[in-house]
Amino acid sequence: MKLYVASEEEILSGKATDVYFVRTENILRKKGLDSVKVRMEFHVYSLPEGYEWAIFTGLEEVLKVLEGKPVDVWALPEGTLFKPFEPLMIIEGNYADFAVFETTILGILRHYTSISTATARVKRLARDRTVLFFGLRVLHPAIQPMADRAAYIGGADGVSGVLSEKYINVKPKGTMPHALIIVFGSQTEAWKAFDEVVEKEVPRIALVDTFYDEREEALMAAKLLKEKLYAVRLDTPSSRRGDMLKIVKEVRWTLDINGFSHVKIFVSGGINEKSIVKLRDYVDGFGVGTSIAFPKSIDISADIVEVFINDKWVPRAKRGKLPGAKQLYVCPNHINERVVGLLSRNEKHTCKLCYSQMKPMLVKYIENGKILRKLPSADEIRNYVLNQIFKLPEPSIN
Ligand code: PCP
Repeated sequence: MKLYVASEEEILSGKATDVYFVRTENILRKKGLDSVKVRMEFHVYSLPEGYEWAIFTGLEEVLKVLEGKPVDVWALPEGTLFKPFEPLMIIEGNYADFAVFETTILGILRHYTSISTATARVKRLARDRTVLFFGLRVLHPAIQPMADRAAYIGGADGVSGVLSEKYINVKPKGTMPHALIIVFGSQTEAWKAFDEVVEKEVPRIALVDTFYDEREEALMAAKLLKEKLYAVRLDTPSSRRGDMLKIVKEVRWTLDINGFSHVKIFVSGGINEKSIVKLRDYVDGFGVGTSIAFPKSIDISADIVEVFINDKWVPRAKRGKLPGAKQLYVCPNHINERVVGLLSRNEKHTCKLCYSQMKPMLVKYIENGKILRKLPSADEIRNYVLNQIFKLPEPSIN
């Protein structure tokens, strides 16, 4: 028996790969093509239906993989919003030296970017309501820190994983499981015990759907904990969800007329973009699991787009892909004013709305294996993401 998890050593040494890359490296070395220098570009040519943008994340882990390898790397800073056909990252080096890492790098970028993008959309739709990521239970535990980090930097206000404190310096947030109430056999005893035992700085959020109607249990919790009760959480089972909005409104009304307007309402269980839009004006926060943990896939792909021949870079790519390693220019004042040019041309572009100089977004992170920049914290990346997504209209939902 064992845990079926690739070790850090296996990942960093290129063993977590598809066999055809191992064979490719072998062939190139045997045939003397191991010093053919290329530029490989990472990009997305189409997004899921209804998506106009995505959030590029996973860079820190990719840099960890490529550190010390004989390559140069340019990339968008982690957390940058991007659109189809824009370059996300470029690796320059002898293809034989980094071919085996393609699977790992794509896996990191696609998984991260998909989770962060789903979170960013959810957060944008939730507006100023709290979004907590409760999705660890649907994932393999080996990637808990990664999933919490991807959701947090994607804009979640909190994550539930205990390991998040160690890995991303973010204190985990959570309420209480139904199991606690079942074991006590009484909601009030369980809420009381929670209040007695749990550290004072943890907000008292009572789960109010276990035995009775949410309206009744919410009132019971408020009467019991009074001003100490921060919020109630409704995780109403699907068999009882006639109309969640009506249930929420009834709970709000009942708390208010009984003098408990300070008690907030959180909802969880099956929350997705649609339910957020429906409930956001009546609740204070959402606990979101599956719809973030199993997001729509952001299909990042990697293609060789330039080859170094006779001392110069020559655009060369498979059909269907635009040859040439690219740079993305974005206006600092208008996030939708964007131009793609060739990386090696070092172009200058002016915003047609405000005439500002547009900013080249890909920056060099690695030179011959050496990391060139200090990387931002999870909080810095999260703020960067929120700053961008709230400049844009709400995403349309299907
Ligand atoms: C879970 C927990 C989270 C929910 C599911 C995430 O509820 O309360 O808030 O849900 P999602 O994946 O559907 O978005 P339960 O499974 O009822 O767990 P517990 O009884 O432990 O609270």
